[in-house]
Amino acid sequence: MLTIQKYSARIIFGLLLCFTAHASFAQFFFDGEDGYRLWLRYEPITDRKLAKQYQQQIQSLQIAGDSQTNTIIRKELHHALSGLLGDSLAESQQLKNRQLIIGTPLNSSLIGEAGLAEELANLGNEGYLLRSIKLRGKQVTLIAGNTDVATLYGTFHFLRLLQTHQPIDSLAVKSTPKMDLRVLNHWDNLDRHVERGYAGQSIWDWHKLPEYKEQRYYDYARANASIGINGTVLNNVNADPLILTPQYLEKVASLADIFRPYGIKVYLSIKFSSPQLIGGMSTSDPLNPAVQKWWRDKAQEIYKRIPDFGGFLVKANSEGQPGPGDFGRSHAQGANMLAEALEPHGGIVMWRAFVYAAEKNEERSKQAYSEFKPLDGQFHKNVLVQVKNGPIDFQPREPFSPLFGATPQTPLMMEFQITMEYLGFSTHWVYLGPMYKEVLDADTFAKGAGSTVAKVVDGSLFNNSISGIAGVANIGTDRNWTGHIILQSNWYVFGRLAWDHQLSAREIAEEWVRMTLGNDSEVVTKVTDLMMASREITVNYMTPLGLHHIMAEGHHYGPGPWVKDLGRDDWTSVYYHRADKNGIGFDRSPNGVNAVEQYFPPVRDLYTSPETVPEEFLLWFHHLSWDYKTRSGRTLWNELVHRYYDGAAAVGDMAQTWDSLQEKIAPQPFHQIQMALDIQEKEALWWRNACVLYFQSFSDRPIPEGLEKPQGRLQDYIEMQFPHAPGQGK
Ligand code: BDP
Repeated sequence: MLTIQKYSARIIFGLLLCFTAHASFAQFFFDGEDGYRLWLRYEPITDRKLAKQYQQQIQSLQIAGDSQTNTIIRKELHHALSGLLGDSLAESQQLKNRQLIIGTPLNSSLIGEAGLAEELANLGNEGYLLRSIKLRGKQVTLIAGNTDVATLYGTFHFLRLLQTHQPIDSLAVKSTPKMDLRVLNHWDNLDRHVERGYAGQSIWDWHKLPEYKEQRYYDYARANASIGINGTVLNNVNADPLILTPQYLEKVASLADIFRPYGIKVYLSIKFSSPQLIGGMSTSDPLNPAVQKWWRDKAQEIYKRIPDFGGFLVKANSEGQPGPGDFGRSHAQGANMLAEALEPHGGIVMWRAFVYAAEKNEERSKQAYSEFKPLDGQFHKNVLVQVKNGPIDFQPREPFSPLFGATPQTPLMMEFQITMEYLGFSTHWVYLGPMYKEVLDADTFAKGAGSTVAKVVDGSLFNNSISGIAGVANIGTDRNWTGHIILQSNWYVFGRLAWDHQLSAREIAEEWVRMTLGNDSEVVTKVTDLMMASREITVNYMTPLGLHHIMAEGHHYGPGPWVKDLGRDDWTSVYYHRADKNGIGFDRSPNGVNAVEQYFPPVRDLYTSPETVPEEFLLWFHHLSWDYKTRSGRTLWNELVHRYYDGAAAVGDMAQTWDSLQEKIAPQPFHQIQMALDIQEKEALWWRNACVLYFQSFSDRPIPEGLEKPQGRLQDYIEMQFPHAPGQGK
């Protein structure tokens, strides 16, 4: 226990620190706002006029049904409305004027009477309607769907309107998800280490499960349901076979029970060699009948415990993981074996296309396409192939993977990374909405103009019967879930775009700011602007003009353009930037490795020439001389240096803008973000200095006029070590 003296000594020490650092008084008087509540804060609406309007418009509640989901809806509404309006509303089963009525045609006769049958018929199991209508002479608001979960989604939509101060008096909303599977991928190990996780440990406390059910599991489910996420893969793609043992399946089942009423299905990453590793078999060959039976039995065992189990995610023959290739079988043969085992129970297989192998003797960016395109048409109908957004690996910027559009008969699931392995971990402020949109909106031209990646993924381009999108989660045990409050917005935007990829990154950012940081107009405008600019700024100080894969080795923390001589060339940086005294960049044009051939014309033609390729991909596709004239009129060298400098300087501007909001943001989030910006500013300069000094050792050209010299010595940057950087694979 702290004695009073010790306590006051701490305060005095704290005060001294305050005056020496950025921090201020506020840091020592915690007001409870620590980011745990995410975007579901339901703070009182201080605009009294608006609060009054809402109170007049909604005067009582009628929530049909008593399923677990109905209870969740009821609790959420009471909690939210008493927070937002300071009033908890009475429920009444009688129809009243100004009532909010929530139900399905099955559990509410009023919904049946509302004349919505035709619209409901087109809503599927997850879509919902929000309607302001007259019913038996009374003015009411309806939230209707065909299932309880659909009405839960509708409820969160309704609450979002209140949280963001939107009108609710003449609602005519119809919303259905564009993708069927909207799934988080947790790269969580069973020992709670999160691969590429920067927000603490895994939130799954396997040791205490199945009995001990953390409050966090419920709040996780609420948060996901509020943005329409309907699936979670609990464990790392580099899977531990133990997850399929009875001991762990019991734990998995208890999580599935928690998530079910929120509309969330549980999936597992599996190790392809499980029959050998935990089944005592001598092979895992997918064509071996005993192996097939092992998987069928395993599926049966799982479904006995978890009747709505979602299915398997598989990383096979990739980065050392076992797979069908070990037995001379194709990815399709491997996937189909699992698909057949799951099919009788309604499960699916998400088979990853993230494969590359040194023996292939083909440039890495081309390998996934070469491997999977020929398999189009061979996959079982409950298989989706999960493709990373770009052809290499979650870099700050990549062109879209050429697989999108190339496999009309195979549903492709998008895989985005929400955790920021290559974008500054959980310290840098990078809102990923613009990146997700850039990829989703990219036109593949697979069936002529307008064949966007989004249409491939949502299944509409090729009329696929199933569609999906996955995001590698950035969630951990940190109080604020994501290590940096702003990065909650990446979880948020992933879910919102998974539901509706036509929303803009900006409107989602604004929504998130209003709900998470407040509705003050200065906060909303400034923070939304910062968010929208943040990704491009980061690309500039890390990998401008199409550079990629120049991060430090192993932990991927910080710059490492000098990385070479690893086990494989395509794990090094020098393989990707190819800087020499003549120039820089990777020639993927027909004169080089011809990766452009994997794209449909006219994308292929655009990328083929340095004159027409979008400048952000210049060095992705072309090796150019240091004196090549870029579109600004500057030489390539000067342009590159300018971008590094602009990026780093912009972080300083971000920090200043943030400082100007001190009075308007709760103290703890304010200071945490301020401290993170301090680190980001330092690290942006680190990236800038290290990369510019390194590339200058090839270009042998001066720093352009007007720019200060990079600080430090290249050798010192090269020698920096970070032995305990978080999130490494093990
Ligand atoms: C890479 C990560 C590695 C993952 C791999 C994957 O560094 O930890 O296992 O992706 O997606 O980017 O399988």
